[in-house]
Amino acid sequence: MNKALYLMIGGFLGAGKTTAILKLARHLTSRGLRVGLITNDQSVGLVDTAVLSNEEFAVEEITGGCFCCRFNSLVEASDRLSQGTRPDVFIAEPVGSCTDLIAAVSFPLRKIYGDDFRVAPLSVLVDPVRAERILGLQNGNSFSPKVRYVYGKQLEEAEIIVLNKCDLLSLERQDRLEAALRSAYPGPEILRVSAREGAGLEQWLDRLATDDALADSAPDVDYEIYAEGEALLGWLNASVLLRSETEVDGNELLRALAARTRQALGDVEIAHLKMTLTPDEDGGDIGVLNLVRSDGPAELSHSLNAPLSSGELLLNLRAEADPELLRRSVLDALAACGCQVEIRHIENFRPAKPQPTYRMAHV
Ligand SMILES: Nc1nc2c(ncn2[C@@H]2O[C@H](COP(=O)(O)OP(=O)(O)OP(=O)(O)O)[C@@H](O)[C@H]2O)c(=O)[nH]1
Ligand SMILES: [Mg+2]
Repeated sequence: MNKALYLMIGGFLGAGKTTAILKLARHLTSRGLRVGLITNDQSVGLVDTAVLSNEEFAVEEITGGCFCCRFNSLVEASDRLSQGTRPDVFIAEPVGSCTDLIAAVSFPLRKIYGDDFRVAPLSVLVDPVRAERILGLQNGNSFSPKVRYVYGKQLEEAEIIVLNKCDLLSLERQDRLEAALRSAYPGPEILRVSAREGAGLEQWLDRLATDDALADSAPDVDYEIYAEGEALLGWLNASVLLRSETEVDGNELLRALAARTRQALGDVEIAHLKMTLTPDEDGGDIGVLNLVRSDGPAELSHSLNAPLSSGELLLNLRAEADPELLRRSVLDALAACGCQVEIRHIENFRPAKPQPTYRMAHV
C-alpha cells in the first residue's frame, strides 16, 4: 500500500494558510487524489473549519491546543479521516502562533509513523506586507519583540518559505523581500505564490509531492520567550446567532462588524480578525471576512449571494492586546449591529504555555 502524503502548511496568523490549503486540495482532487484536511486552534468554533467544510472536503478539527501539544489528537484525527475518506494526502494547518513544528510534529511523525505517512517538507507561508514590516523594509504597525521572536522561529524552521500574496506586491518589492528573507534565513528554498490567484501553486505542489522532508535537526527554541510571545496575543472565539425582522445584507453586516471591532480596538495590532456568516435559510451560501492587520483592508474572501434574516456568525479574533479588550470590542460591535444577538459561545484568553507531547531535536 502506498503511504499517504502528509503536508503541513504553517505560517503566521493571516498569512493565507487556509486559502492555500483550499486551493491545494482542489488541485489534488482534480488530479484524482483524495484529501483529508485537519484544522487546529486553542479553542472551539473555528472559522477555518467552516470555510473548508463549506467546500465539502473531509475536515477534522483539533481544538483545545496546538498540534505540538496534542500530537496524539493529530494522529487520532488522521485515523478518523483514514476510516472515512481514506485520503491519499493529508493537509494540516497548525495554529498561526505556533512554532517548533519540526521538532514537535514532523520528526515524531517521521519517526513513529514513518510506515504510514510520507512527511513532506514543512512549508511556512508569509504575508509579504507583514514580513516587510517585521524585516524593517517598510514602516507600519507591527508586533512587540517576543511576538516577533515566534514569527522569526517559524521562518527559521521552514523547509520551504512560501512568499504568498505576491499579487499585492510589485516585482521589485517581491525581489527586495525575497533577498531580505534569503539573507536572514539562508537555508530554505523560497517559492512565490498567490494562493488567491492560483499562481505558483502547481510548482509548490510538485515540490511537496516529490520531496521528502529535508531537515535532520530542528532549531533551538527558548520556550520561555515563545510562551510569553504567544501569550501576548489575545485570543477570542465566538459563535453567535443573528436574527432580523427584515432581511439584511450579510456582506454589509460583516463589514460593519469588522469596522466597529477595529475602531473599538484603537491602536492595538490585529493579527487576524476572521468571520463567517452562514444563513439559516439557504444551503451552501457563506460569507467570509478577513482583516490581517490593523491598517489593512477588510476583505470579503467569500460573499453571500442573497440577503438573510437569520444566520450563524463565527468570529475569531487574534490581536496583541488584553483578551478582555477583545471581548469588549466584539460585544460593542455586536450590540451596534442592528440585529437580535444570541451569543451561543464566547471565550477570550491568552494561549497557555506550549508543552509539546514529543520534542525531538534530531531525526
Ligand atoms: N491578496 C491576496 N490575499 C490572500 C492570498 N491568500 C490569502 N489571502 C487573504 O489573506 C486573508 C487571510 O487568509 P487565511 O487563509 O484565512 O489566512 P490563515 O493563514 O489561514 O490565517 P489563520 O488561520 O488565522 O492563521 C484572507 O483575506 C485571504 O483572502 C493571496 O494570494 N493574495
Ligand atoms: Mg487559517
